[in-house]
Amino acid sequence: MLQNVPDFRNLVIGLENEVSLLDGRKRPYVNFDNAATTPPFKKVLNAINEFSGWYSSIHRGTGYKSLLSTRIYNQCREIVANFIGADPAFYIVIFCGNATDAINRVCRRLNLENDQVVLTTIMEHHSNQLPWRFCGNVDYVEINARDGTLDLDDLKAKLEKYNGRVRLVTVTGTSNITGVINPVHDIARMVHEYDALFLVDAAQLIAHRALSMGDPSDPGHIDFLAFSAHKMYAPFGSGVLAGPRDFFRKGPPAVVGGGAVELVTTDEILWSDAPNIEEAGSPNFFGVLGIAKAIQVLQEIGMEKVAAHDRELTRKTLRMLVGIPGIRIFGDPNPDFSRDRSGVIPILSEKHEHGLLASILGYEWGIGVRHGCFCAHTYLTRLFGLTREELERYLKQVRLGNSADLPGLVRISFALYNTLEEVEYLEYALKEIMNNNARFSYIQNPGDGEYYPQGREGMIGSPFLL
Ligand code: ALA
Repeated sequence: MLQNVPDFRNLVIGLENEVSLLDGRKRPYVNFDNAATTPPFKKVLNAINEFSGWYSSIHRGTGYKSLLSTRIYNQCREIVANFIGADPAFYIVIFCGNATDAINRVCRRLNLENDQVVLTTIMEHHSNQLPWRFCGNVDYVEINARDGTLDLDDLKAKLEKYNGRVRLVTVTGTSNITGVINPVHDIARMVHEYDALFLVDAAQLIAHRALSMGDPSDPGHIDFLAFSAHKMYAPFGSGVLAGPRDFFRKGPPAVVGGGAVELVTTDEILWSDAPNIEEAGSPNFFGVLGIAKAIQVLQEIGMEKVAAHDRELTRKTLRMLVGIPGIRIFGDPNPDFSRDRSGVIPILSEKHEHGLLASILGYEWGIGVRHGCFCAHTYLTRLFGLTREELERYLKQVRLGNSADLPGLVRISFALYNTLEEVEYLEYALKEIMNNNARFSYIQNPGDGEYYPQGREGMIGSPFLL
């Protein structure tokens, strides 16, 4: 049984909005691109709206509105800490821009010594790979190409290989391409055996499964957690970095400015303790309020219920996709998955290039998906088994300004408001596309690799004008 979906749908803004199709019809938009970003909860918007009349300076004023704003801002921190099981005696919650910003902050503070190493993985999206490349030595834990899971034997081998030199290991909570969920607490135990720190990029996981940082005295605890609000129904430019208070005590932060200091002379800076040292400048109050309110909504529903809905929709979609000739599922196609996975399903059509299928779904059916490599190029490369020669060829092609026909997948990704009826509509659309092809002609633009309807480039009408 699917969970109480009508109630979930009432929580989110804009689900009844109709979009224009190429044939002139309009229909309610089906958003299966939630791994990229999610629409806001109505309660998040209401809280932002209601508090706007009370908003004033945080930390700096003694007037009523300043005191109230500061109190609410600090309460938001407590709500986040409670949601992620971060014991305030050990951990501090820092508000920042998004998961990317959070990871960059840890990276900048690590101050790796010459022989120290960071282990990230092949399955990460770029935000949890690229920052480490600019931080010092980095190596990549491999995946099992068969099902896209992380190769824990390779992690163990690399911890052994760099024994005593691994400063930090980082993994994603769940893959943004295959929905593989990593056993983060088991990984933490392995990592802590080697005295390394452990960071979980929870950008894709936080809105779909309960997650706790754990007891800091237990080897299964997480040292750092990073996530973005825009993937959890509060897209207002904020994110969270949680980590040990002590880690932020030494040295200057990545972003330097007012609010991060106690006293400044021309010769000296006395830094504040965390969180202030990491929150220079006026905080993004409404972004932070959005995260806290979104968390309250998720807690009201209960993360178990959120997860059950996600699993059930994923099972039913896999069952549906397996029955469509010409559609191939990447990663684990088994609808009765025994190992938990999140609601992210990558597919390919035997008849259509990934960008073409995504455009047909969007322009002709009003179904939003993402296609391509999903900012996780190394993972996709392994899943496709691309050779070095093939990669060199693609690099050369892109350097010449041609992004046409690059490898990629079409991704279906769920949020809690998606329904079985929407999945059935996708099934109908995919069957029509596989049997009768597109109803319109499309041309690929080599500049961005996207397919546009011939003679109808750009938006079909706009319901919103600036
Ligand atoms: N936010 C990126 C995605 O869509 C990484 O998965």
